Amino acid sequence: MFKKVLIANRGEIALRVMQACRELGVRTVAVYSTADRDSLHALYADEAVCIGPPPSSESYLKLSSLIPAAEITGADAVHPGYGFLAENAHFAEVLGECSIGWIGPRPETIRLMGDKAAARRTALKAKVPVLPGSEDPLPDARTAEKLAGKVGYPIILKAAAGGGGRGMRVVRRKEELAGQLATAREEAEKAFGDGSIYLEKYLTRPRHIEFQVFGDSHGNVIHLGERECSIQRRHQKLLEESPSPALDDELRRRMGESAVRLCQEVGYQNAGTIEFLLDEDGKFYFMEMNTRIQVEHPVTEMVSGVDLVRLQIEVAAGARLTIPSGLPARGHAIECRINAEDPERFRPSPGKITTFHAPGGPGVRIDTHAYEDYVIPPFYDSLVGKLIVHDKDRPAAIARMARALEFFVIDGIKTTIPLHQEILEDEAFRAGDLSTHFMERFLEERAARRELEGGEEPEGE
Ligand code: MV4
Repeated sequence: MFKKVLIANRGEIALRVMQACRELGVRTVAVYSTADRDSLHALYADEAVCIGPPPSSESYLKLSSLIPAAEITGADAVHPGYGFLAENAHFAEVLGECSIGWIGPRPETIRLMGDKAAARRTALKAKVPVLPGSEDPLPDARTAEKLAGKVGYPIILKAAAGGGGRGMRVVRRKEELAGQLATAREEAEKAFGDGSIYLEKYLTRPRHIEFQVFGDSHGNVIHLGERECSIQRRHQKLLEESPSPALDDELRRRMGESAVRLCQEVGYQNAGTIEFLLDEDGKFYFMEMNTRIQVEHPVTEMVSGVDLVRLQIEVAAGARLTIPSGLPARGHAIECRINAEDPERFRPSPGKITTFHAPGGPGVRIDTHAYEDYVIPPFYDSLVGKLIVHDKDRPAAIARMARALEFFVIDGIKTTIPLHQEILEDEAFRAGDLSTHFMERFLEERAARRELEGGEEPEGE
């Protein structure tokens, strides 16, 4: 086992990783920017190193500060958390050259899956279903038009270097394709320094269902069931649950086997997520692979009973997986992301938390770095914490979440707690009738209802 792990992250995930290290008897090194001096992750770690000023580019993303921090403190491994450098193959590679362990997949796997067109080709090779589309990046508009004609409109253009919804364009008619391709290329070139674009048949109302996978360094690969992540806005997930109300045992088995097959194809090691789109008639398609621990990992932990972060550290240190693949979920778990945001306008609401009372009781978990008098800095993402509940089935978990949200008091800043309370009351949500367009419909209906009730529609800009 590692003796000392440097956690290259901040906020709730830094604390989450630190707690797993403690249970394993591993010492911890925190890194922090000057904006995070009073953060719990810096205070709770055995050692803490200041790595620079507030902007991420000068602190949490800065290899030339992080690597010396690991060297000087004698850390023998780095856990990257999620975001920041978690999917940076170069960082993993440089650490390897310095003989510092990496708690994540091999750099070549990170690089392969980071190229979304290459990931698609790998899925094809592993006989994992993908949507009809291009095997290679599109060389020109004529090729794109020919291919789009074959797969049928609507189609979607995606940046090979993108992912998570960045640099995507839906095209509904042939006449729009050349123009959209040019714009997509320009945007991708600007955002990622790589203008490679591929295309796929576009599904109009899919669900986003992702499988938690794990591989060890001995060739074993397992899956730990799925998460339903359809409730999102502008590619930011709001609420996740496991299991998905859309899967039966048979579909779960087939999707799980596909996820495992793809991992075996690349000799996957450590924690990962295979994202699928599921269409209305129960057909599923590989979308992307994320080569990191995800924000929403706790819902899987609750229904599987597995500490995924501990398992990441153990597997990185050479342990063998002993958990069987595809065990049935125990009960139902839901996570609500509590963001420091105005729930009406979705704008960040940083500042000082003046009151903080967290709910408790059986089946209630909170992963947070927040506390009373904590000041949320404006420099990073707005996640203040995650409220996770577990109960015997979906209706019971919904009731438990509604209660927990009611007893969660955060004053001084605006949070998404009221938004979650409204989602939990929504009929389609309660029926498990979800798609990636759920929030669009929900927000439209909310606005219409308010207009009818004659209440003041909150003013926009
Ligand atoms: C799609 C799609 C429909 N058809 N691809 C969005 C995030 C990125 N990972 C890919 N995304 C999508 N790809 C095809 N062929 C719809 C989406 C999509 C979406 C996916 C998951 C969750 C929310 C979404 C919201 C809008 C679009």
